[in-house]
Amino acid sequence: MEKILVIGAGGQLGTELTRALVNTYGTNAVIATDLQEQVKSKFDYCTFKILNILNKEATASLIKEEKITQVYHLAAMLSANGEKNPILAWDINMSGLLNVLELAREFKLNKIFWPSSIAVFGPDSPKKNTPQNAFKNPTTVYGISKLAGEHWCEYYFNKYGVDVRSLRYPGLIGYKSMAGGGTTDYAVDIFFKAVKEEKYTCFLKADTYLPMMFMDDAVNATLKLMVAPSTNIKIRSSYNLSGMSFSPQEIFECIKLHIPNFTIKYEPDFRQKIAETWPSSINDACAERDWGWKAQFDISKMTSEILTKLPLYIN
Ligand code: AKB
Repeated sequence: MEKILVIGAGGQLGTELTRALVNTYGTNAVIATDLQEQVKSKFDYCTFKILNILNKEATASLIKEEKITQVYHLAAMLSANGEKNPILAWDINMSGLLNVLELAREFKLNKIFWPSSIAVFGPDSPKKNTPQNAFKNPTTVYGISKLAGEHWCEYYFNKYGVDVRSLRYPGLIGYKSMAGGGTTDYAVDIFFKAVKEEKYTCFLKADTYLPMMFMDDAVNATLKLMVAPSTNIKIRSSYNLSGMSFSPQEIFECIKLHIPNFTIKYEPDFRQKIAETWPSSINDACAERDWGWKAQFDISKMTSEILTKLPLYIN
């Protein structure tokens, strides 16, 4: 039986991925962990423990005691927060991953999942339909750490046979948890504001196109990647993954179809510069070829889904 450790379970992706893992593998097969005690209430349906991934000994003990076979290592500092504290971001993102990879090797774990990001691309990468192997010159410490992390994953696979799998997520949009510290966060915040206040101040310019993905697609892609036969996983750095692309103005207009009084104004801040270095759309042909990936949600389907479910969720 697989026993799955989720590290950083209280974050935006972890909140929904942990639930999906429990639905797939059963309550007793999943241990949710996070640094923050306050997220504990999210996990009344499975075991929850406090874990700091920078504490390698504590992580090793947990893996041993709980007979862990798979790790989903989601804990990271995202792009915008990373620029405020680059050294800490590097430490969390890199030391955390290296601890997990070393423990995977030591304990011969079956599988590891680690998220990468579209932030691995940079100003000199092709903007549109960015290919898997495009030139990469990330300018944020987050992007640099993700690109280095991808190389480490590939290294541990080639050198030690660690079955580590990864996805380059676009901006993830869900309604069950707030995003935190990223550049694509506006696309989550805007829905919460639309439902509560009917006005939103956007920190990116109106016409900034970025790759985005609805959380259900992100969770499905992750589960699909992780159950694919090892021989199908031809890319051991990280797979490009695509859902949809839109600008703040486009998502605003889509929401306005449902909430006609909704208003927006634009006050771009330092995150605009980050966004301008990233692709506007992603080519994920390798994911489709190797493990049959296809996104289900476009901008209007996602908007209807969120605006139907979010009011019920926050009340
Ligand atoms: C961020 O904005 O930093 C993240 C990402 C694209 O990886 N959402």
